[in-house]
Amino acid sequence: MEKNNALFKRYEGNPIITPVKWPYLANATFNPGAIKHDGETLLLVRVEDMRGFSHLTIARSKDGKTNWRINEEPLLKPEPSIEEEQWGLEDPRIVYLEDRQQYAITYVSFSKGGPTVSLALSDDFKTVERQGAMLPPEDKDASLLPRKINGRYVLIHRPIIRGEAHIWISFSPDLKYWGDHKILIPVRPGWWDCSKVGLGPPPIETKDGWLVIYHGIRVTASGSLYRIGLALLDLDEPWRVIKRSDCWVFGPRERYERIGDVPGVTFPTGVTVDKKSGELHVYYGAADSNVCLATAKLDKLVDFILNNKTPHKGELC
Ligand code: M1P
Repeated sequence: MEKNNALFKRYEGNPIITPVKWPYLANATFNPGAIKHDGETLLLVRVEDMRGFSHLTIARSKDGKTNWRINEEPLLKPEPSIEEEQWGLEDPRIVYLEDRQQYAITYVSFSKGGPTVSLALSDDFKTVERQGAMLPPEDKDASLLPRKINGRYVLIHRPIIRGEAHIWISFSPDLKYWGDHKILIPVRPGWWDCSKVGLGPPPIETKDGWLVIYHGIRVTASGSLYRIGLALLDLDEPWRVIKRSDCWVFGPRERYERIGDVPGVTFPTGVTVDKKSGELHVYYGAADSNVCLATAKLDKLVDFILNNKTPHKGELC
């Protein structure tokens, strides 16, 4: 049971999507992109097949919790003619690009060359136009901001450079050529997020800044622990971090987060925001096996991080 004052509350019906109920044979269904579309919640779910390769398939629900209707065919699957995606497509993030009035899907395309971030654009989630790899490998955990800043698109992503896995920010005039790369959220030696960090869902615009939900990893004697932290970026200068939480705010605890293909993983990749109530639905992969849901209040998260709060007993899950 979650405490009433928990920042994130796990949905009692977790896991909400599993390979057992998937319409075709799948090993795992996890790490989905999420967006509101046609008045429903649309998840673009990473589906791992029995070869170990992933593709991306749409699931829809009216309340974002139950009665998921799953497409029979993937929206995006590895294309034999595209070199960088021979080993599959993983971990999508979705934003609606205001200036182009199109959905932008950033995902990891994986091949012998290493994982890298690719972009696809869609008007309707029926067809997609692939735009190709955005940056060279190794890169993952990427999302665009939904609007341009000072006339440029903004990409937050996680390259690995000299073995270091920090979150970076990059800029482009046209979604094709990227530059002005800067480290945004570095790993913190010794801390819970010392080994690697990576962006979670697309950042959420609030009046106080862009709220970033990120995963931080500590490698332990029995494997890696994937927990969740928060940061707030300046609205107009998103390369400036206003605040970063000291503590993790969510992490593996339930059986479905502790048992699976990769135990000890909570990996959020999608979020929807109810503008009226300020409630977030955060969709996360649990143990690289299933899709789960946690809810949170946007104002509570911003207050927590702005006031650099130390959590009290019961506040964290
Ligand atoms: O197995 C846990 C996660 O590992 C990778 O994340 P990262 O590169 O940040 O360690 C990803 O491949 C992700 O898909 C997976 O859930």
